[in-house]
Amino acid sequence: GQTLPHPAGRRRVVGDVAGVDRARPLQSTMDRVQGLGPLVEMQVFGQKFVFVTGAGLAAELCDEQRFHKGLSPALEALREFAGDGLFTARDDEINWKLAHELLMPAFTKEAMQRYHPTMLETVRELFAMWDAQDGPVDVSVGMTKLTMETLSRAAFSHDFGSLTQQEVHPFIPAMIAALSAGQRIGSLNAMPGASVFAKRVRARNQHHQDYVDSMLDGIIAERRAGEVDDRDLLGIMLGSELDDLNIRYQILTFLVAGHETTSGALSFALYYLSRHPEALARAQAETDVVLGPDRDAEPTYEQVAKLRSVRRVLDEALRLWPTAPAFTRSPRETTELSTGHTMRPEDWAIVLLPMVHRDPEVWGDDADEFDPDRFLPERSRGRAPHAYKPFGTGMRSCIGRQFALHEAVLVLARLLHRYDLSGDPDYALRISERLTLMPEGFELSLRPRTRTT
Ligand code: MNH
Repeated sequence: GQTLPHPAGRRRVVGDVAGVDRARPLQSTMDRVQGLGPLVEMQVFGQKFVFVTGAGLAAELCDEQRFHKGLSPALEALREFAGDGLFTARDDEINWKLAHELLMPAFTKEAMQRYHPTMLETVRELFAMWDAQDGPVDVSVGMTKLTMETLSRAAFSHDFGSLTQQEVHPFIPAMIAALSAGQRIGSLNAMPGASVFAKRVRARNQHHQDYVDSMLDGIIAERRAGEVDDRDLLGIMLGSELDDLNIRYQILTFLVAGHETTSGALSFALYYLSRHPEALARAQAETDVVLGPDRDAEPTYEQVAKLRSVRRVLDEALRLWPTAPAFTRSPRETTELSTGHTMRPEDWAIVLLPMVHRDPEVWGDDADEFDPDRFLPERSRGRAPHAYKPFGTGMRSCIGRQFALHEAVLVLARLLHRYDLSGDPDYALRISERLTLMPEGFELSLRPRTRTT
């Protein structure tokens, strides 16, 4: 029996639930583990959760020789929806290796040239939508429509019309409903005696899943009927040995993993820029240098890489609020941590990224402050390894990293170049939690850019 620090006020049966906000589990966990050291345990109804909050210990768990991706109960539950898709597969599942090797070439830096025109197109549509609208815009709503469209067009050449039509395409709410039902079913199935409730949730939500499945199966069948080409991710997968069920899991995985994370990053970046006029002015000046005086100018693929100051804004936003806020690690063999605690292969620990990204040992006493200059090359050099992991670590790190960063830099640069923006000074940052973190109710007033140069 090793003991781990845990929050004060543990109660019988329910455990450490006092003070946990069920709608904001991550943020309340951050509050509760504060000051308890790098390794903290929480018990919730007999289920034990272990959290890593220190950068040093996180670095230890990032050692791929000793540790690998673990499947926390949350990820295990997600398999109900995404099966053995890339994100929820175990390391040793054959479909992980197959899909990883197949799709890696579609996500290199070079491959982004192919998606660049699609990314330009969805930004144009977002601006047209916003320009036709009076009053402030809801940033997260607009950004989520944009990233959803970019992803569905790049992944399977499908346009949901999110940016061009008033009505929301029914696929999107159905997918979200099926996802959250899947998570509930998965977690109920893991609780002894709760399978009857799992069955009930499944029955009540089956129509959402059926609709999503039939729509994706329709798209797959239509493509199979024609000439199979590799113009998008679906085409690449159709020409491979992945079966149709796994292809459906992969598409759902890309849709879910690939859009809210990027739109959250853009939304947090815009929130911080609205509060930091000097950082805003610097980023805007950079877009003027790179894109010139025409506010409709679109960056070339090569120009996106030159927008270093815009990129640092995104890096810093993802430090403070990494939109995929945690990943899970398990030891390959029984091992002793530097803290003296033993971990066995069946154990897992959740690396809490917003805590690691604010560890004062690495980031200083102003770690909670927004300062994009932290990512200047001269200030990044020599920083402790693995202290910044918004895209995860090792062989299971994010396959979409280049995609997300290319899109986010492009979109943010276009927006800053085209508009002057101001937030409501009375807005207090409120963060919603679904699978990812997202500013809630954050609005910006946009005016056509008037230049001082
Ligand atoms: Mn993404 C894995 C964060 C954008 C597709 N992503 C991960 C992991 C993190 C992550 C963290 C590792 C999770 C774990 O170890 O359990 N991802 C992000 C962030 C953004 C993002 C912060 C945007 C910002 N991700 C994208 C985009 C796509 C994508 C865009 C697709 C186009 N991500 C994935 C997939 C995986 C993943 C697929 C799983 C990879 C694997 O395990 O092989």
